This record gives sequence, structure tokens and C-alpha cells, in this order.
Amino acid sequence: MPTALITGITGQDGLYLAELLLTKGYDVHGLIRGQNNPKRDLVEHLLPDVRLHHGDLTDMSSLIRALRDSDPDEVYNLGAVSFVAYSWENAALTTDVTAKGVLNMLEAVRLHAGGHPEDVRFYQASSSEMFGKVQEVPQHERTLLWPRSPYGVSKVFGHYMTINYRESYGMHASSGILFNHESPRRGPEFVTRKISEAVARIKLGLQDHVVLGNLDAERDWGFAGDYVEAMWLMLQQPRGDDYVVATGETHSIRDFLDAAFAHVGIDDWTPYVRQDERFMRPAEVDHLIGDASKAREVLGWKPKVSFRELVAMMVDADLAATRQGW
Ligand code: NAP
Ligand code: G4F
Repeated sequence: MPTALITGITGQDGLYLAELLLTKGYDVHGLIRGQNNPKRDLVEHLLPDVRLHHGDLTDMSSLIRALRDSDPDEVYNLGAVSFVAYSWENAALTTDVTAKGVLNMLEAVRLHAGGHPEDVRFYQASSSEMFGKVQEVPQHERTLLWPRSPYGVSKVFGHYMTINYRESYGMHASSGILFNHESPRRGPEFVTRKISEAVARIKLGLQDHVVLGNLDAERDWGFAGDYVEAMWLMLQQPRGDDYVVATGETHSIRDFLDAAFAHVGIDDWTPYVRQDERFMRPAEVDHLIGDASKAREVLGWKPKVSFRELVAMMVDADLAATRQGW
């Protein structure tokens, strides 16, 4: 039975990845931080077979302990301060966790594996946010990186550090450059979930409008459940490498609003949406669209859920959850 250790197991991707690995027969371990993490109950409820280890990406000794106690064949480093807007407010914390945390994890894996660093396969959650002010359309593995936020800069550090450990120590280290992926488990601070929750509440008469920022930004949005399969596929290859994971389609926030409101029978959303400066960013990433040809050709990966199916899935889940809360 292969063993995996996941950092960020309480997050959207951590939950889907843990479910996927359990269905594949893995012994799954997760890193959980804090003395009384409120998401612990959720993980234990959804994934009773997962073993949790206390640790924090900023504390290398805790990572070494978690590796010693789980002794994994595969490490998926998903933990991060992941909300781009928050990264301007807490640039130093973002750097400690999202940048230096990757180095801590790589170094802990190298020390744990002794003379055989290639024995522990490593996945780093890199991001399309690294492309920032895009220098090429669509973006692929060799597109010049031009990050636009402390989060993006931190992800660039983690990305190159992963490549460096692969090249310096022969580690089986892969970096998945994942474009935005969403689901009913997406945090409510991200725009898609903010919209799906608001649409459900507006439809049910519990809210009369939603306040957003820039509606013109474009993202390549896929379904998180599809994207964790790509993570796993990367670690099944003979060598570590970098892969873009994306749908190859881009949509603006307006398109998301169109689809979400239309799904509940509202054709004109303008009376329900307001804009406010406080949700605008100091530097925006305007246009993301990924070229996932390499993932398709080498990993045999392609997305299964379309943009419209994703929007419908998220709105339906929020309608059901809101009704249950009545
Ligand atoms: P998420 O839902 O925000 O989850 C982030 C996870 O990181 C949570 O489990 C969080 O734990 C953990 N974490 C935060 N600070 C930590 C620390 N100091 N030590 C250990 N763990 C810590 O993010 P996600 O959407 O699942 O994304 C997973 C990863 O992929 C992240 O690295 C993200 O940056 C990256 N990524 C995401 C996307 C996307 O569209 N979703 C695209 C590209 C890359 P708590 O629950 O305790 O806060
Ligand atoms: O949903 P977002 O906050 O996601 P963003 O910034 O693209 O980051 C997500 O995807 C990255 C991959 O490219 C990940 F690495 C990262 O961890 C995270 O998962 O914002 C999407 C767009 C932005 O252009 C933002 O300005 O939506 C725009 N937006 C407009 N109004 C808003 C809002 N974003 C949020 N969060 N809230 C708003 O009210």
C-alpha cells in the first residue's frame, strides 16, 4: 500500500486529493496546523481513514516529525496562504508560508530520505498566478513568469526551488502549474464561490445584492476534482517535471455572473451586483488561459467538467446548503 503525506489537507484540493488517493488504496496522512484547528472535524468526518499529524510549514522540525511518523512514498505540498488579495496585507506571512514553507518541506524531505532523496516523490502546488502580467497567450511551461502579487512572487520562489531540488539532488520533484480550479468546497473568499453563494441567497430571497471588484478579469476555470488527478499522475511518471494544468478556455467574472444567475432563471444580474474599490487589487492579473498540451500528451490528462457544468454544480450546492440552513 503506497503512503502519501498531504500538506493543506483541510483546503479544497487537500480534501479532493485525499479522497482520490483513498480510492486508489493509499495510506493517507495529512498535516494539520494550530492547537485547535476548526477544520479538523470536517476532515475527520469526511475522511475518517486519514491520519493527521500536527505541523506547520513555517516550522521545519514539525515537518521532519510528520515525515518520520508517516514515512511517505509521496508528498503533496498543497499548504499555502492561498488568497491573493490577502497576500498584500500579509506579505511577510505569505512569504514565510507560501515561499519559504516550500523550501522547508523540500529540505525536510531530503533529510528524511537520507542518501536516497529520489525515493520520496514530491508535488509542489505552483500556480498560474506566477504568469501575472502575461507575456504570452496562452501560457505554457516555458512562458516567462511575471508575478503581480506577494502570493505570485512566493509561488515563483517555490516553483524554482522545486526545480532546483530536482536538479541538485535528483529528487523526483514535480511542479503543477495549475490554473484556477473551483468546486462547492472553494473558500467563500474566492470570487466564484462568493458569487455562487450570493446567487443562491438572492434566489431564495435572503440577500438582495453582492459587492464585487473587477468584473473584467479573465480566468481559466476548471473543476478541482479533475485537477487533483493531474497531481497524482505527475507523481506516477518515471521522472519529476513541470506541467501546466488548465482547460484552455477563459471567461471573465461577467461570464461567471451570466452563467450563475441564468442557472437560477435570472437573465439580467445588473440590479443584484455592485462594485466597490475595496475589492480591487493593487496590481491585477487580467487574462489567464493555459495551454495544457504537455499534461494531455505526457500524463493523458484532460478536464472532464465544463465551465457551465462547474457553475451549475456550485450554484446547486449552495442552493441545497442554504435551504438546509433554513
Ligand atoms: P486552500 O483551500 O486555501 O487551502 C490552503 C491550505 O493550506 C489549508 O489547508 C490551510 O490550512 C493550509 N495552510 C495555510 N497555512 C499553513 C501553514 N502555515 N502550514 C501548513 N498549512 C497551511 O487552497 P486550495 O485551493 O486547496 O489550493 C491548494 C494549493 O494549490 C495552494 O498551495 C494554492 O496556493 C495552490 N493553487 C490553488 C489553485 C486554485 O485555483 N485553487 C490554483 C493554483 C495553485 P488551514 O485550514 O489550517 O488554514
Ligand atoms: O477568485 P480569486 O480571488 O482568485 P485568484 O486571484 O485568481 O487566485 C486563485 O487562483 C490562483 C490561480 O491562478 C491560485 F493560485 C490562488 O491560490 C487562488 O486560488 O479572484 C479571481 C479574479 C481576480 O481577478 C479578482 O480581482 O476575480 C476578481 N474579483 C472581482 N471581484 C474578485 C472579486 N475576487 C475576489 N476574491 N472577490 C471579489 O469580490
